Amino acid sequence: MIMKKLTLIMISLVLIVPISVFAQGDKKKKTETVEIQTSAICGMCKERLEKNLAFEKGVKAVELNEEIKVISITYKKGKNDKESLKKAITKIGYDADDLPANQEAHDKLPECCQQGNEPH
Ligand SMILES: [Cu+2]
Repeated sequence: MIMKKLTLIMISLVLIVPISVFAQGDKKKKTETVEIQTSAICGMCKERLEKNLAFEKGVKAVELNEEIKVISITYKKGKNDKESLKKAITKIGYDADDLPANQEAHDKLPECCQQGNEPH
């Protein structure tokens, strides 16, 4: 009788444990999305930022909201982080939150995309 009970417990453990592990793994988000304030001015800036950032490690999706100049970047969890993405943006020539644009990269941008210009 006891053996039978033990066997039953063993069997249910073997069945339940993998299921709960699987369910947990499924619930965990595999991607992360961050929003970063940039100094983009126009559609060209948007295209430039989106194209370049798409090549950063683990990046799945990039979308710049031109109106508020906020870029949202979705990347594979653990493959990238906000600080690295901010640095990548500054290397393209734009401000990223508190980080100022890389001056050299900024000066290479088409004149219409440089800071101080009106959004157009
Ligand atoms: Cu521009």
